[in-house]
Amino acid sequence: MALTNNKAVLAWLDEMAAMTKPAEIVWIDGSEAQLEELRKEAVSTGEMIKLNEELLPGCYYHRTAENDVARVEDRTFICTPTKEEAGPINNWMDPKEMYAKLSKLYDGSMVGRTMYVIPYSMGPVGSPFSKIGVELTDSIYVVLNMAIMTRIGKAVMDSLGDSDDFVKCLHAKKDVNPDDRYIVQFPQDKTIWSINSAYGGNVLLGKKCFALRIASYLGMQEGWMAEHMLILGLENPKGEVKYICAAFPSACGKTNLAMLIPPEYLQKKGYKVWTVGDDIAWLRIGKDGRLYAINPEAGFFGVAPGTSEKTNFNALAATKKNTIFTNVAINNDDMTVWWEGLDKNPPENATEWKGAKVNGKEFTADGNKLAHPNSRFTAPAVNCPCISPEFENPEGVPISAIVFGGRRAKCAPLVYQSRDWTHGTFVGATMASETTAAAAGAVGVVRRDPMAMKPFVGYNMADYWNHWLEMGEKLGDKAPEIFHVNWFRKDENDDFMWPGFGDNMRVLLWILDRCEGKVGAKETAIGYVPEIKDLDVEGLGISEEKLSELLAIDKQNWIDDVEDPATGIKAYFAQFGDKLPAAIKAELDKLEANLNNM
Ligand code: OXD
Ligand code: MN
Repeated sequence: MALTNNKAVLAWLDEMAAMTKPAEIVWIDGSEAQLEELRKEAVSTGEMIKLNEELLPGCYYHRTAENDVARVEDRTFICTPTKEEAGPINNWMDPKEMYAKLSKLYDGSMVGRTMYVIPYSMGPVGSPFSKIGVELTDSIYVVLNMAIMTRIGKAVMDSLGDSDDFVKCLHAKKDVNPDDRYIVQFPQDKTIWSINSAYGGNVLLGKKCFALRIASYLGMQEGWMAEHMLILGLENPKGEVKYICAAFPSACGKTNLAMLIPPEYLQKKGYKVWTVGDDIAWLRIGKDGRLYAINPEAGFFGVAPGTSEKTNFNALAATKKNTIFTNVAINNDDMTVWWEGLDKNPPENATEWKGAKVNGKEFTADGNKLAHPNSRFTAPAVNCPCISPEFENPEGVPISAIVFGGRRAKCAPLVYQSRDWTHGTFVGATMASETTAAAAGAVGVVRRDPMAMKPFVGYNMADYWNHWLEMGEKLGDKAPEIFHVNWFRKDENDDFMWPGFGDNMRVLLWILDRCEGKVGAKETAIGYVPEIKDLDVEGLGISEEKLSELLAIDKQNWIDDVEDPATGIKAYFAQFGDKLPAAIKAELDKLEANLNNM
């Protein structure tokens, strides 16, 4: 039975059903009873495997097709009316052409199947930040993941009322053919069409497709921001909590930073970290003129490999109940899960991620991976031991600092502060990271990833930078301070110079000290770096010499970063032509002048 009389929703649903021709349409009401029925059905068809109820209560396993294990950027499109609106770094096709092409693929794609209708809210239901979507899908796996990652069900439809302000999301699994796989955003139509995939980032349409691509476009129109940022709260011994947002490209430890455990001596003093979000932040200017953030999601869709008690105790704890594991390995002795980096004991009686039964010890000793490197857990945020008490606050949390970061062996110092919001926008726009052995291709190649939004910006990146500048003008002197960090600097022996993980807290403390004007700093060509005395390195055993090396700015490295014909800032900016905002160009000129004067 339909959960609504909303004419816009029902008309669109009719149209999509006429195209995909499902045997049945089922509305997802959000009740535990209905979800439990779906879990049972998925287990009976083999779509999901039930894990050990005592050790992992409420947990399930799912395996995707071998060709369908990650987001597909080359098959992701932003279909704005003109190519210029999508900009030079997005794939684009004329919306009419794309609708026509995809309509053929969707035609009859759900014959004999059930179409599930999932009303969902990004953000707490009814919050002024929140936005509503409806996802149509023929996958129970999608329904059960959306039930963890978003707020779903009847309450969402009630909150929509008879408004037509919702994002229309259509997903059909079809035959998972990679040659006909499309992940398409139509920002002007608030529409997302995804076909021929069943992997998380491509099919949980509330996440990257809505909360970043469509939402970044809506934010530009409506005067707010959708960013690929974690949100954390840092509590000091007086019980005061200050909030930080941070954007990092993938493979830089974003989820770990969001759930950081302070070094023991800081814990003893009374410092704590609270997680508000690990991936996406929606930011608005509040009544007091400050910038406020919510996490629009309700769960964590985290990369499993590398997650352990040591690297991220809190994330691991979050996966202990009501979690869906995708493409990890199964330990058949006790029906639990395993992945590389969980511990040093791969199960002997294992099923690897593709489904083969293997002796995990021998299999991994031969250099094979039991879990896919991009295998995932979908865990409810409420499971996380350090989830912030403000997680459900409909007004969001006030942001003191915005942090950008990347993996740079030489160029960027451990931390620096931008001179102001405009300079900070430039720092975000020039963000880059070096490739690791974890990804295919050459190691150490610089990739530009502005604000970590390269794969997620729903319109022209140059207009997006302009929107950042406009937000800065509106915020004025209430704007958060903007910083850049680099946990990955290496010395002449190619060893990391900074311990990272919990010790990153020391850098966050300096950042907050700067926000509160408690400490001075050294002005350099690229911004402000800490005075050595102001960085708390108690118990780290780092010499003053090492610290100054960590904070040093090498003139030639920076000139190369600007000038490199393949990967440099100038070459990157050139593709935006005269759409590059003048203020960003002026910041580049200033950087060059500062470097020449060094
Ligand atoms: C993610 C990503 O999955 O950024 O969060 O790729
Ligand atoms: Mn992400």
